[in-house]
Amino acid sequence: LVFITTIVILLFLRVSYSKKGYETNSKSSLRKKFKSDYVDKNGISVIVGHYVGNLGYDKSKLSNDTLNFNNFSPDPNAGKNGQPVVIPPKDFIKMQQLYQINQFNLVASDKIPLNRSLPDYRRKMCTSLFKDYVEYPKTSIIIVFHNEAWSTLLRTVWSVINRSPKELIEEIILVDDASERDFLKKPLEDYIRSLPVNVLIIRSSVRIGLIKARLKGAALAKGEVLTFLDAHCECTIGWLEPLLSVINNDKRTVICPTIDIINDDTFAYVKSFELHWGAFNWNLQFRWYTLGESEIKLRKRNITQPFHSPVMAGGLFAIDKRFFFEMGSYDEDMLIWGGENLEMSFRIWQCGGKIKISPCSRVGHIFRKSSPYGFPGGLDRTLFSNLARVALVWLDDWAAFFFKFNEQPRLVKSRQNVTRRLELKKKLRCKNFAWYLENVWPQHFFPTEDRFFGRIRNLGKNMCLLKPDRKNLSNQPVGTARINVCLGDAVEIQMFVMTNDGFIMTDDSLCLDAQNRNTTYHSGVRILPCYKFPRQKWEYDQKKQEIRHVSNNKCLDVKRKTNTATELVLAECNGSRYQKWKLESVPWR
Ligand code: LR7
Ligand code: MN
Repeated sequence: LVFITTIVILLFLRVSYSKKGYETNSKSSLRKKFKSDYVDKNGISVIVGHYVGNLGYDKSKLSNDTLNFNNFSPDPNAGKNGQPVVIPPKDFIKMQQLYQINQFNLVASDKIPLNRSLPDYRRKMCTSLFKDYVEYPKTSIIIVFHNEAWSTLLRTVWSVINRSPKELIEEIILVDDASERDFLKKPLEDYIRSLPVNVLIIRSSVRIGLIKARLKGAALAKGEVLTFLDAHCECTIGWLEPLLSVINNDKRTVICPTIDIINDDTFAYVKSFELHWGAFNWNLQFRWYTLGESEIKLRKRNITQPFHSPVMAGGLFAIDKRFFFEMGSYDEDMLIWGGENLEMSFRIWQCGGKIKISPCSRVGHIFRKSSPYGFPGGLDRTLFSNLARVALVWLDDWAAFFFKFNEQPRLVKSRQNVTRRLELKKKLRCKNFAWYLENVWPQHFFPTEDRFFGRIRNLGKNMCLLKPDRKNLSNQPVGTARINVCLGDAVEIQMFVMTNDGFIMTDDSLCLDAQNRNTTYHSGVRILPCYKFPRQKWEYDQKKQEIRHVSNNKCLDVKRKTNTATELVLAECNGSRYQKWKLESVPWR
Protein backbone atom coordinates (compact mmCIF):
# COMPACT_ATOMS: atom_id res chain seq x y z
CA LEU A 1 0.00 0.00 0.00
CA VAL A 2 2.82 2.35 0.93
CA PHE A 3 4.39 1.58 -2.39
CA ILE A 4 1.24 2.34 -4.33
CA THR A 5 0.65 5.54 -2.42
CA THR A 6 4.21 6.57 -3.17
CA ILE A 7 3.74 5.95 -6.86
CA VAL A 8 0.53 7.93 -6.85
CA ILE A 9 2.18 10.84 -5.10
CA LEU A 10 5.10 10.64 -7.45
CA LEU A 11 2.81 10.72 -10.44
CA PHE A 12 0.99 13.65 -8.97
CA LEU A 13 4.24 15.52 -8.43
CA ARG A 14 5.36 14.74 -11.93
CA VAL A 15 2.11 16.04 -13.33
CA SER A 16 2.06 19.21 -11.29
CA TYR A 17 5.73 19.87 -12.02
CA SER A 18 5.45 19.32 -15.73
CA LYS A 19 2.45 21.59 -15.81
CA LYS A 20 4.68 24.38 -14.65
CA GLY A 21 7.32 23.17 -17.03
CA TYR A 22 9.82 21.94 -14.47
CA GLU A 23 11.82 18.77 -14.54
CA THR A 24 10.76 16.30 -11.94
CA ASN A 25 13.19 15.95 -9.15
CA SER A 26 12.08 12.62 -7.86
CA LYS A 27 15.30 10.78 -8.69
CA SER A 28 17.16 11.98 -5.65
CA SER A 29 14.30 11.09 -3.35
CA LEU A 30 14.17 7.58 -4.72
CA ARG A 31 17.89 7.07 -4.80
CA LYS A 32 18.33 5.80 -1.32
CA LYS A 33 14.78 5.22 -0.43
CA PHE A 34 15.14 1.66 0.75
CA LYS A 35 18.67 1.85 2.01
CA SER A 36 19.34 1.62 5.70
CA ASP A 37 22.26 2.83 7.78
CA TYR A 38 25.73 2.75 6.26
CA VAL A 39 29.34 3.70 6.79
CA ASP A 40 30.56 6.26 4.29
CA LYS A 41 33.95 6.18 2.57
CA ASN A 42 35.59 8.27 5.30
CA GLY A 43 34.49 5.78 7.90
CA ILE A 44 31.77 8.04 9.25
CA SER A 45 28.83 5.95 10.30
CA VAL A 46 25.62 7.42 9.08
CA ILE A 47 22.17 6.89 10.44
CA VAL A 48 19.56 7.53 7.86
CA GLY A 49 16.07 8.75 8.50
CA HIS A 50 13.09 7.93 6.34
CA TYR A 51 12.92 9.18 2.83
CA VAL A 52 9.22 8.95 2.08
CA GLY A 53 8.44 12.27 3.68
CA ASN A 54 9.94 14.32 0.91
CA LEU A 55 6.98 13.31 -1.15
CA GLY A 56 4.59 15.15 1.09
CA TYR A 57 3.04 14.38 4.43
CA ASP A 58 -0.06 14.99 6.42
CA LYS A 59 0.63 17.01 9.54
CA SER A 60 -2.57 15.91 11.23
CA LYS A 61 -1.34 12.31 11.22
CA LEU A 62 1.61 13.10 13.44
CA SER A 63 0.74 11.89 16.89
CA ASN A 64 2.12 13.42 20.02
CA ASP A 65 4.32 10.38 20.39
CA THR A 66 6.05 11.29 17.18
CA LEU A 67 6.60 14.85 18.22
CA ASN A 68 7.87 14.17 21.68
CA PHE A 69 10.01 11.60 23.26
CA ASN A 70 9.66 9.70 26.53
CA ASN A 71 8.78 11.92 29.44
CA PHE A 72 9.08 15.12 27.49
CA SER A 73 5.57 16.53 27.72
CA PRO A 74 5.15 20.12 26.69
CA ASP A 75 2.14 22.31 27.29
CA PRO A 76 0.39 22.81 23.91
CA ASN A 77 -0.12 26.51 24.59
CA ALA A 78 3.29 27.42 25.99
CA GLY A 79 5.29 29.77 23.82
CA LYS A 80 2.51 29.87 21.25
CA ASN A 81 3.12 32.44 18.51
CA GLY A 82 6.50 33.26 19.91
CA GLN A 83 5.09 34.40 23.24
CA PRO A 84 7.22 34.23 26.40
CA VAL A 85 6.80 31.22 28.68
CA VAL A 86 5.75 31.83 32.25
CA ILE A 87 7.25 29.48 34.82
CA PRO A 88 5.18 28.90 37.97
CA PRO A 89 7.00 29.80 41.22
CA LYS A 90 7.03 26.17 42.33
CA ASP A 91 9.44 25.42 39.48
CA PHE A 92 11.85 28.27 40.18
CA ILE A 93 14.50 26.18 41.89
CA LYS A 94 14.41 23.50 39.24
CA MET A 95 14.55 26.23 36.62
CA GLN A 96 17.68 27.77 38.12
CA GLN A 97 19.38 24.41 38.43
CA LEU A 98 18.61 23.32 34.90
CA TYR A 99 19.67 26.69 33.51
CA GLN A 100 23.30 25.71 34.12
CA ILE A 101 23.17 22.77 31.74
CA ASN A 102 22.71 24.75 28.55
CA GLN A 103 22.98 28.36 29.74
CA PHE A 104 19.37 28.87 28.79
CA ASN A 105 16.08 28.19 30.53
CA LEU A 106 15.62 24.50 29.83
CA VAL A 107 12.41 24.31 31.86
CA ALA A 108 10.87 26.96 29.61
CA SER A 109 12.15 25.30 26.45
CA ASP A 110 10.81 21.89 27.47
CA LYS A 111 7.37 23.38 28.05
CA ILE A 112 7.12 24.61 24.47
CA PRO A 113 5.92 22.15 21.81
CA LEU A 114 8.56 21.20 19.26
CA ASN A 115 6.38 22.62 16.53
CA ARG A 116 5.23 25.79 18.25
CA SER A 117 3.66 28.45 16.07
CA LEU A 118 5.39 31.70 15.22
CA PRO A 119 3.94 34.78 13.54
CA ASP A 120 4.96 35.78 10.04
CA TYR A 121 7.57 38.43 10.83
CA ARG A 122 8.28 39.39 7.24
CA ARG A 123 7.52 42.73 5.74
CA LYS A 124 4.48 42.60 3.52
CA MET A 125 6.50 43.20 0.39
CA CYS A 126 8.51 40.04 1.00
CA THR A 127 5.48 37.79 0.87
CA SER A 128 4.78 38.38 -2.80
CA LEU A 129 8.33 37.60 -3.93
CA PHE A 130 9.99 34.25 -4.58
CA LYS A 131 6.98 32.72 -6.29
CA ASP A 132 9.28 30.78 -8.62
CA TYR A 133 10.98 29.02 -5.72
CA VAL A 134 10.68 25.52 -7.22
CA GLU A 135 13.33 26.59 -9.68
CA TYR A 136 15.86 27.33 -6.96
CA PRO A 137 18.61 24.84 -6.13
CA LYS A 138 17.90 22.36 -3.35
CA THR A 139 19.73 22.58 -0.09
CA SER A 140 21.14 20.33 2.58
CA ILE A 141 20.56 21.77 6.03
CA ILE A 142 23.58 21.16 8.27
CA ILE A 143 23.19 21.43 12.02
CA VAL A 144 26.17 20.68 14.25
CA PHE A 145 25.72 20.19 17.96
CA HIS A 146 27.53 19.35 21.13
CA ASN A 147 25.34 18.38 24.10
CA GLU A 148 22.37 20.34 22.79
CA ALA A 149 19.05 20.04 24.64
CA TRP A 150 16.45 17.75 23.11
CA SER A 151 13.76 20.39 22.83
CA THR A 152 15.91 23.11 21.24
CA LEU A 153 17.58 20.73 18.78
CA LEU A 154 14.33 19.17 17.64
CA ARG A 155 12.53 22.49 17.56
CA THR A 156 15.21 23.64 15.14
CA VAL A 157 14.57 20.58 13.00
CA TRP A 158 10.78 20.97 13.13
CA SER A 159 10.96 24.64 12.25
CA VAL A 160 12.86 23.66 9.11
CA ILE A 161 10.36 20.93 8.26
CA ASN A 162 7.28 22.99 8.88
CA ARG A 163 8.38 26.26 7.36
CA SER A 164 10.37 25.29 4.29
CA PRO A 165 8.95 24.26 0.91
CA LYS A 166 9.63 20.54 0.77
CA GLU A 167 10.82 20.88 -2.81
CA LEU A 168 13.82 22.82 -1.58
CA ILE A 169 15.06 20.52 1.18
CA GLU A 170 17.39 17.78 0.04
CA GLU A 171 18.05 16.56 3.56
CA ILE A 172 18.82 17.59 7.08
CA ILE A 173 22.23 16.54 8.36
CA LEU A 174 22.76 16.48 12.10
CA VAL A 175 26.41 16.33 13.09
CA ASP A 176 26.93 15.17 16.65
CA ASP A 177 30.22 16.51 17.93
CA ALA A 178 30.89 13.93 20.66
CA SER A 179 27.85 14.69 22.79
CA GLU A 180 27.69 12.92 26.12
CA ARG A 181 23.92 12.80 26.58
CA ASP A 182 22.14 9.46 26.27
CA PHE A 183 19.03 10.96 24.75
CA LEU A 184 21.11 12.16 21.81
CA LYS A 185 22.09 8.58 21.00
CA LYS A 186 19.49 5.87 20.32
CA PRO A 187 16.40 7.95 21.22
CA LEU A 188 17.45 10.58 18.68
CA GLU A 189 18.09 7.93 16.04
CA ASP A 190 14.68 6.41 16.61
CA TYR A 191 13.09 9.80 16.54
CA ILE A 192 14.58 10.96 13.26
CA ARG A 193 13.36 7.82 11.54
CA SER A 194 9.85 9.05 12.16
CA LEU A 195 10.45 12.45 10.61
CA PRO A 196 8.90 13.28 7.26
CA VAL A 197 12.17 14.41 5.66
CA ASN A 198 15.56 12.91 4.95
CA VAL A 199 17.53 13.23 8.13
CA LEU A 200 21.03 11.92 8.62
CA ILE A 201 22.94 11.82 11.85
CA ILE A 202 26.67 11.57 11.74
CA ARG A 203 28.76 11.38 14.86
CA SER A 204 32.26 12.15 15.85
CA SER A 205 33.51 10.08 18.77
CA VAL A 206 36.03 12.75 19.74
CA ARG A 207 35.29 16.42 20.20
CA ILE A 208 36.33 18.11 16.96
CA GLY A 209 34.66 21.48 17.36
CA LEU A 210 32.07 23.19 15.24
CA ILE A 211 34.38 23.98 12.32
CA LYS A 212 35.43 20.41 11.60
CA ALA A 213 31.97 19.16 12.44
CA ARG A 214 30.51 21.40 9.74
CA LEU A 215 33.11 20.11 7.31
CA LYS A 216 32.04 16.54 8.05
CA GLY A 217 28.46 17.48 7.30
CA ALA A 218 29.41 19.35 4.13
CA ALA A 219 31.46 16.41 2.84
CA LEU A 220 28.37 14.23 2.96
CA ALA A 221 25.80 16.74 1.73
CA LYS A 222 23.95 16.01 -1.49
CA GLY A 223 22.27 19.36 -1.94
CA GLU A 224 23.57 21.92 -4.40
CA VAL A 225 23.48 24.45 -1.58
CA LEU A 226 24.68 24.09 2.01
CA THR A 227 22.60 25.84 4.64
CA PHE A 228 24.10 25.93 8.12
CA LEU A 229 22.13 26.49 11.31
CA ASP A 230 23.05 26.45 14.99
CA ALA A 231 21.28 23.72 16.96
CA HIS A 232 19.00 26.16 18.81
CA CYS A 233 17.25 28.11 16.09
CA GLU A 234 13.69 28.57 14.92
CA CYS A 235 13.09 29.33 11.28
CA THR A 236 10.05 31.44 10.47
CA ILE A 237 7.79 31.12 7.48
CA GLY A 238 9.44 32.02 4.18
CA TRP A 239 12.96 31.96 5.62
CA LEU A 240 14.50 29.69 3.01
CA GLU A 241 13.23 31.00 -0.33
CA PRO A 242 15.01 34.39 -0.13
CA LEU A 243 18.31 32.68 0.71
CA LEU A 244 18.15 30.21 -2.16
CA SER A 245 16.93 32.90 -4.50
CA VAL A 246 20.14 34.86 -3.95
CA ILE A 247 22.29 31.82 -4.68
CA ASN A 248 20.16 30.98 -7.69
CA ASN A 249 21.11 34.38 -9.11
CA ASP A 250 24.72 34.42 -8.01
CA LYS A 251 26.72 31.40 -6.89
CA ARG A 252 29.39 33.60 -5.40
CA THR A 253 27.23 35.25 -2.77
CA VAL A 254 27.02 33.87 0.74
CA ILE A 255 23.65 34.77 2.14
CA CYS A 256 22.54 35.07 5.77
CA PRO A 257 19.06 35.43 7.21
CA THR A 258 18.19 38.31 9.49
CA ILE A 259 18.87 36.83 12.91
CA ASP A 260 16.18 37.42 15.50
CA ILE A 261 16.45 36.73 19.19
CA ILE A 262 14.97 33.85 21.11
CA ASN A 263 15.20 35.04 24.69
CA ASP A 264 17.39 32.68 26.72
CA ASP A 265 15.13 33.08 29.72
CA THR A 266 11.53 33.23 28.47
CA PHE A 267 12.00 31.79 24.97
CA ALA A 268 10.03 34.71 23.57
CA TYR A 269 10.78 35.34 19.90
CA VAL A 270 11.93 38.95 19.61
CA LYS A 271 12.49 40.76 16.33
CA SER A 272 16.01 42.12 16.33
CA PHE A 273 17.15 45.52 15.12
CA GLU A 274 17.12 46.24 11.43
CA LEU A 275 19.59 48.48 9.62
CA HIS A 276 22.49 46.64 11.19
CA TRP A 277 25.26 44.66 9.62
CA GLY A 278 28.02 42.46 10.99
CA ALA A 279 31.58 43.60 11.54
CA PHE A 280 34.24 43.35 14.27
CA ASN A 281 36.20 45.37 16.78
CA TRP A 282 39.95 45.68 17.48
CA ASN A 283 39.85 42.39 19.38
CA LEU A 284 38.33 40.66 16.34
CA GLN A 285 35.09 40.13 18.21
CA PHE A 286 32.00 39.96 16.05
CA ARG A 287 29.68 42.97 16.50
CA TRP A 288 26.51 44.38 14.96
CA TYR A 289 26.91 48.00 13.83
CA THR A 290 24.61 50.49 12.13
CA LEU A 291 24.64 50.08 8.35
CA GLY A 292 26.79 52.24 6.15
CA GLU A 293 25.08 55.22 4.51
CA SER A 294 25.10 53.76 1.02
CA GLU A 295 23.46 50.60 2.31
CA ILE A 296 20.78 52.58 4.14
CA LYS A 297 20.02 54.43 0.92
CA LEU A 298 19.80 51.19 -1.00
CA ARG A 299 17.48 49.75 1.61
CA LYS A 300 15.20 52.75 1.50
CA ARG A 301 14.85 52.27 -2.22
CA ASN A 302 14.00 48.63 -1.85
CA ILE A 303 13.32 47.26 1.58
CA THR A 304 13.32 43.63 0.44
CA GLN A 305 16.75 43.79 -1.21
CA PRO A 306 19.57 41.84 0.46
CA PHE A 307 22.32 44.20 1.63
CA HIS A 308 25.98 43.53 2.04
CA SER A 309 27.70 42.85 5.32
CA PRO A 310 31.44 43.07 6.06
CA VAL A 311 31.30 39.94 8.21
CA MET A 312 28.73 37.28 8.95
CA ALA A 313 27.72 36.12 12.42
CA GLY A 314 28.86 32.65 11.47
CA GLY A 315 26.18 30.17 12.43
CA LEU A 316 23.37 30.82 9.98
CA PHE A 317 24.11 31.05 6.27
CA ALA A 318 23.61 29.43 2.90
CA ILE A 319 26.35 28.92 0.34
CA ASP A 320 26.64 27.17 -2.99
CA LYS A 321 28.34 23.85 -2.24
CA ARG A 322 30.82 24.03 -5.10
CA PHE A 323 31.72 27.58 -4.25
CA PHE A 324 32.19 26.57 -0.60
CA PHE A 325 34.82 24.00 -1.52
CA GLU A 326 36.45 26.02 -4.30
CA MET A 327 36.99 28.84 -1.85
CA GLY A 328 38.72 26.62 0.68
CA SER A 329 35.73 25.64 2.89
CA TYR A 330 37.14 26.30 6.37
CA ASP A 331 40.55 26.44 7.99
CA GLU A 332 40.73 22.89 9.35
CA ASP A 333 43.31 23.85 11.91
CA MET A 334 40.79 25.99 13.74
CA LEU A 335 39.61 24.19 16.83
CA ILE A 336 36.31 24.04 18.74
CA TRP A 337 34.82 27.53 18.50
CA GLY A 338 35.42 31.06 17.25
CA GLY A 339 37.11 33.05 14.52
CA GLU A 340 35.90 30.90 11.64
CA ASN A 341 33.20 33.41 10.78
CA LEU A 342 35.77 36.20 10.31
CA GLU A 343 38.11 33.92 8.43
CA MET A 344 35.39 32.94 6.02
CA SER A 345 34.10 36.49 5.64
CA PHE A 346 37.51 37.97 4.80
CA ARG A 347 38.21 35.12 2.42
CA ILE A 348 34.88 35.44 0.63
CA TRP A 349 35.16 39.20 0.19
CA GLN A 350 38.88 39.36 -0.59
CA CYS A 351 38.75 36.50 -3.06
CA GLY A 352 35.87 37.61 -5.23
CA GLY A 353 32.66 36.73 -3.41
CA LYS A 354 30.08 38.67 -1.43
CA ILE A 355 28.33 38.34 1.91
CA LYS A 356 24.79 39.55 2.20
CA ILE A 357 21.92 39.60 4.67
CA SER A 358 18.38 39.09 3.47
CA PRO A 359 15.76 41.23 5.23
CA CYS A 360 13.02 38.86 4.04
CA SER A 361 14.48 35.79 5.70
CA ARG A 362 14.10 35.67 9.48
CA VAL A 363 15.49 33.01 11.78
CA GLY A 364 15.50 33.12 15.56
CA HIS A 365 18.57 32.08 17.56
CA ILE A 366 19.02 31.64 21.30
CA PHE A 367 21.67 34.15 22.33
CA ARG A 368 23.46 33.03 25.47
CA LYS A 369 25.43 35.09 27.94
CA SER A 370 28.06 32.41 28.35
CA SER A 371 29.07 29.15 26.81
CA PRO A 372 27.62 25.97 28.34
CA TYR A 373 30.45 23.68 27.28
CA GLY A 374 34.18 23.49 27.89
CA PHE A 375 36.92 24.35 25.42
CA PRO A 376 39.26 21.33 25.37
CA GLY A 377 42.84 22.55 25.42
CA GLY A 378 41.71 25.87 26.87
CA LEU A 379 41.10 29.17 25.11
CA ASP A 380 44.75 29.35 24.06
CA ARG A 381 44.47 26.32 21.84
CA THR A 382 41.02 27.19 20.57
CA LEU A 383 39.64 30.74 20.30
CA PHE A 384 42.95 32.62 20.65
CA SER A 385 44.76 30.34 18.23
CA ASN A 386 41.89 30.64 15.79
CA LEU A 387 42.03 34.44 15.98
CA ALA A 388 45.80 34.43 15.57
CA ARG A 389 45.31 32.37 12.41
CA VAL A 390 42.74 34.85 11.08
CA ALA A 391 45.18 37.69 11.62
CA LEU A 392 48.20 35.89 10.19
CA VAL A 393 46.40 34.92 7.01
CA TRP A 394 44.05 37.78 6.26
CA LEU A 395 44.93 41.02 8.06
CA ASP A 396 48.23 41.84 6.29
CA ASP A 397 49.55 45.10 7.83
CA TRP A 398 46.81 45.06 10.45
CA ALA A 399 48.02 41.76 11.91
CA ALA A 400 50.70 43.66 13.82
CA PHE A 401 48.04 46.07 15.05
CA PHE A 402 45.88 43.17 16.27
CA PHE A 403 48.76 41.43 18.04
CA LYS A 404 49.89 44.68 19.64
CA PHE A 405 46.63 45.06 21.52
CA ASN A 406 45.74 41.40 22.05
CA GLU A 407 48.18 39.61 24.27
CA GLN A 408 46.66 36.13 24.33
CA PRO A 409 46.56 35.62 20.56
CA ARG A 410 50.07 37.14 20.44
CA LEU A 411 51.39 34.49 22.81
CA VAL A 412 50.15 31.61 20.64
CA LYS A 413 51.03 33.23 17.33
CA SER A 414 54.35 31.47 16.82
CA ARG A 415 52.70 28.05 17.19
CA GLN A 416 50.57 28.56 14.10
CA ASN A 417 51.47 27.10 10.76
CA VAL A 418 49.38 28.93 8.20
CA THR A 419 51.37 28.02 5.09
CA ARG A 420 48.52 26.11 3.50
CA ARG A 421 46.07 28.93 4.01
CA LEU A 422 48.52 31.47 2.58
CA GLU A 423 48.93 29.24 -0.46
CA LEU A 424 45.19 29.16 -0.87
CA LYS A 425 45.07 32.95 -0.64
CA LYS A 426 47.66 33.15 -3.38
CA LYS A 427 45.97 30.55 -5.54
CA LEU A 428 42.64 32.36 -5.33
CA ARG A 429 44.43 35.64 -6.09
CA CYS A 430 42.79 37.40 -3.21
CA LYS A 431 42.89 41.14 -2.65
CA ASN A 432 44.56 42.55 0.45
CA PHE A 433 43.09 43.84 3.69
CA ALA A 434 43.57 47.49 2.73
CA TRP A 435 41.24 46.84 -0.20
CA TYR A 436 38.76 45.16 2.12
CA LEU A 437 38.68 48.07 4.57
CA GLU A 438 38.39 50.65 1.84
CA ASN A 439 35.79 48.91 -0.30
CA VAL A 440 33.79 46.54 1.85
CA TRP A 441 33.76 48.51 5.09
CA PRO A 442 34.65 52.16 4.45
CA GLN A 443 33.01 53.08 7.78
CA HIS A 444 35.63 51.11 9.71
CA PHE A 445 37.50 52.57 12.69
CA PHE A 446 40.89 50.94 12.14
CA PRO A 447 44.04 53.03 11.67
CA THR A 448 45.18 53.56 8.09
CA GLU A 449 48.09 55.27 6.34
CA ASP A 450 46.23 58.55 5.99
CA ARG A 451 44.67 58.79 9.46
CA PHE A 452 45.94 59.97 12.79
CA PHE A 453 46.22 57.10 15.29
CA GLY A 454 47.29 57.52 18.89
CA ARG A 455 46.63 59.38 22.15
CA ILE A 456 44.82 62.68 22.46
CA ARG A 457 46.48 64.57 25.33
CA ASN A 458 45.07 67.57 27.16
CA LEU A 459 47.90 69.96 27.92
CA GLY A 460 46.15 71.76 30.80
CA LYS A 461 45.62 68.60 32.79
CA ASN A 462 48.30 66.47 31.13
CA MET A 463 45.74 63.70 30.75
CA CYS A 464 44.49 61.64 27.83
CA LEU A 465 41.11 61.03 26.22
CA LEU A 466 39.59 57.71 27.23
CA LYS A 467 37.08 55.25 25.84
CA PRO A 468 34.11 54.92 28.24
CA ASP A 469 33.34 51.56 29.77
CA ARG A 470 29.62 51.60 30.46
CA LYS A 471 27.89 49.47 27.83
CA ASN A 472 24.63 50.08 26.01
CA LEU A 473 22.23 47.43 24.74
CA SER A 474 24.30 46.68 21.66
CA ASN A 475 27.28 46.07 23.94
CA GLN A 476 28.89 49.34 22.89
CA PRO A 477 30.62 51.36 25.59
CA VAL A 478 29.05 54.82 25.60
CA GLY A 479 29.02 57.78 27.92
CA THR A 480 30.55 61.09 28.88
CA ALA A 481 33.89 61.84 27.28
CA ARG A 482 36.63 61.93 29.93
CA ILE A 483 40.36 62.24 30.30
CA ASN A 484 42.60 60.30 32.63
CA VAL A 485 46.28 59.76 33.41
CA CYS A 486 48.08 59.00 30.14
CA LEU A 487 49.26 55.45 29.81
CA GLY A 488 51.61 53.52 27.53
CA ASP A 489 51.53 52.82 23.82
CA ALA A 490 49.85 49.45 24.26
CA VAL A 491 46.81 50.75 26.12
CA GLU A 492 43.94 50.36 23.75
CA ILE A 493 41.37 52.42 25.68
CA GLN A 494 43.37 55.61 25.04
CA MET A 495 43.85 55.03 21.34
CA PHE A 496 41.84 57.09 18.87
CA VAL A 497 41.72 57.50 15.16
CA MET A 498 41.03 60.87 13.53
CA THR A 499 39.85 60.61 9.95
CA ASN A 500 40.48 63.17 7.24
CA ASP A 501 36.84 64.12 7.25
CA GLY A 502 37.01 65.00 10.95
CA PHE A 503 35.65 62.05 12.88
CA ILE A 504 37.41 61.11 16.09
CA MET A 505 36.75 57.42 16.44
CA THR A 506 37.80 54.57 18.60
CA ASP A 507 37.25 50.83 18.85
CA ASP A 508 33.70 49.47 18.68
CA SER A 509 32.59 52.17 16.25
CA LEU A 510 32.50 54.96 18.81
CA CYS A 511 32.76 58.63 17.96
CA LEU A 512 33.39 61.83 19.89
CA ASP A 513 30.01 63.56 19.86
CA ALA A 514 28.50 66.88 20.93
CA GLN A 515 24.98 68.13 20.42
CA ASN A 516 24.33 70.76 17.79
CA ARG A 517 23.46 74.24 18.97
CA ASN A 518 20.11 74.27 17.20
CA THR A 519 18.83 71.34 19.24
CA THR A 520 18.48 71.82 22.99
CA TYR A 521 22.00 73.02 23.42
CA HIS A 522 24.01 71.15 25.94
CA SER A 523 27.74 71.59 26.35
CA GLY A 524 28.46 67.99 27.33
CA VAL A 525 30.71 65.95 25.10
CA ARG A 526 30.06 62.25 24.85
CA ILE A 527 31.36 59.15 23.16
CA LEU A 528 28.55 57.50 21.19
CA PRO A 529 28.13 55.06 18.32
CA CYS A 530 29.38 56.62 15.09
CA TYR A 531 26.64 58.00 12.89
CA LYS A 532 28.99 60.32 11.01
CA PHE A 533 26.51 63.13 11.52
CA PRO A 534 27.81 66.72 11.50
CA ARG A 535 27.61 66.70 15.29
CA GLN A 536 30.45 64.15 15.28
CA LYS A 537 32.69 66.29 13.08
CA TRP A 538 35.80 67.98 14.55
CA GLU A 539 38.71 70.01 13.26
CA TYR A 540 42.20 70.00 14.69
CA ASP A 541 44.09 73.28 14.52
CA GLN A 542 47.72 72.24 14.52
CA LYS A 543 48.98 75.68 15.36
CA LYS A 544 46.58 76.67 18.13
CA GLN A 545 46.38 73.02 19.28
CA GLU A 546 42.59 73.32 19.48
CA ILE A 547 40.02 70.66 18.71
CA ARG A 548 37.02 72.54 17.34
CA HIS A 549 33.49 71.17 17.03
CA VAL A 550 32.66 72.08 13.45
CA SER A 551 28.91 72.77 13.60
CA ASN A 552 29.08 74.72 16.90
CA ASN A 553 32.42 76.36 16.24
CA LYS A 554 33.38 75.78 19.87
CA CYS A 555 36.43 74.25 21.48
CA LEU A 556 36.87 70.95 23.27
CA ASP A 557 37.51 71.91 26.89
CA VAL A 558 37.72 70.34 30.34
CA LYS A 559 34.87 71.04 32.73
CA ARG A 560 36.61 72.91 35.52
CA LYS A 561 34.21 73.10 38.43
CA THR A 562 36.56 71.25 40.73
CA ASN A 563 40.25 70.39 40.60
CA THR A 564 39.62 66.74 40.01
CA ALA A 565 37.15 67.18 37.17
CA THR A 566 37.91 65.14 34.09
CA GLU A 567 34.72 65.54 32.07
CA LEU A 568 34.88 67.21 28.69
CA VAL A 569 32.63 70.02 27.48
CA LEU A 570 32.36 72.48 24.61
CA ALA A 571 33.22 76.11 25.35
CA GLU A 572 33.95 79.35 23.50
CA CYS A 573 37.48 79.16 22.22
CA ASN A 574 39.65 81.25 24.53
CA GLY A 575 43.18 79.96 24.14
CA SER A 576 43.30 78.51 27.65
CA ARG A 577 45.66 75.63 28.42
CA TYR A 578 42.66 73.37 29.03
CA GLN A 579 41.62 73.83 25.42
CA LYS A 580 44.99 72.77 24.11
CA TRP A 581 45.38 69.23 22.85
CA LYS A 582 48.24 67.26 21.45
CA LEU A 583 47.63 64.47 18.97
CA GLU A 584 50.39 62.00 19.88
CA SER A 585 50.88 59.46 17.12
CA VAL A 586 51.50 55.89 18.20
CA PRO A 587 52.94 53.34 15.78
CA TRP A 588 50.36 50.70 15.03
CA ARG A 589 52.35 48.19 13.02
O1 LR7 B 1 32.82 22.18 20.12
C1 LR7 B 1 31.74 22.54 19.68
N1 LR7 B 1 31.06 21.72 18.84
C2 LR7 B 1 29.85 22.05 18.32
O2 LR7 B 1 29.27 21.27 17.56
C3 LR7 B 1 31.17 23.80 19.98
C4 LR7 B 1 29.94 24.13 19.45
N2 LR7 B 1 29.28 23.27 18.65
C5 LR7 B 1 27.97 23.63 18.08
C6 LR7 B 1 26.95 24.12 19.08
O3 LR7 B 1 26.23 23.06 19.65
C7 LR7 B 1 26.09 25.04 18.22
O4 LR7 B 1 25.08 24.34 17.55
O5 LR7 B 1 28.21 24.74 17.21
C8 LR7 B 1 27.08 25.60 17.20
C9 LR7 B 1 27.52 27.02 17.54
O6 LR7 B 1 27.94 27.10 18.88
P1 LR7 B 1 27.31 28.17 19.88
O7 LR7 B 1 25.85 28.21 19.75
O8 LR7 B 1 27.87 27.92 21.24
O9 LR7 B 1 27.94 29.48 19.29
P2 LR7 B 1 27.36 31.01 19.36
O10 LR7 B 1 25.98 31.06 18.89
O11 LR7 B 1 27.66 31.55 20.68
O12 LR7 B 1 28.39 31.69 18.35
C10 LR7 B 1 28.46 32.26 17.06
O13 LR7 B 1 29.87 32.27 16.77
C11 LR7 B 1 30.46 31.01 16.62
C12 LR7 B 1 31.92 31.25 16.41
O14 LR7 B 1 32.61 30.09 16.25
C13 LR7 B 1 29.81 30.23 15.52
O15 LR7 B 1 30.06 30.80 14.27
C14 LR7 B 1 28.32 30.15 15.79
O16 LR7 B 1 27.70 29.44 14.76
C15 LR7 B 1 27.79 31.54 15.90
N3 LR7 B 1 26.36 31.65 16.06
C16 LR7 B 1 25.64 32.47 15.26
O17 LR7 B 1 26.10 33.06 14.31
C17 LR7 B 1 24.19 32.64 15.60
C18 LR7 B 1 23.89 34.10 15.68
C19 LR7 B 1 24.71 34.70 16.77
C20 LR7 B 1 25.13 36.03 16.51
C21 LR7 B 1 25.52 37.16 16.37
MN1 MN C 1 24.44 29.55 18.92
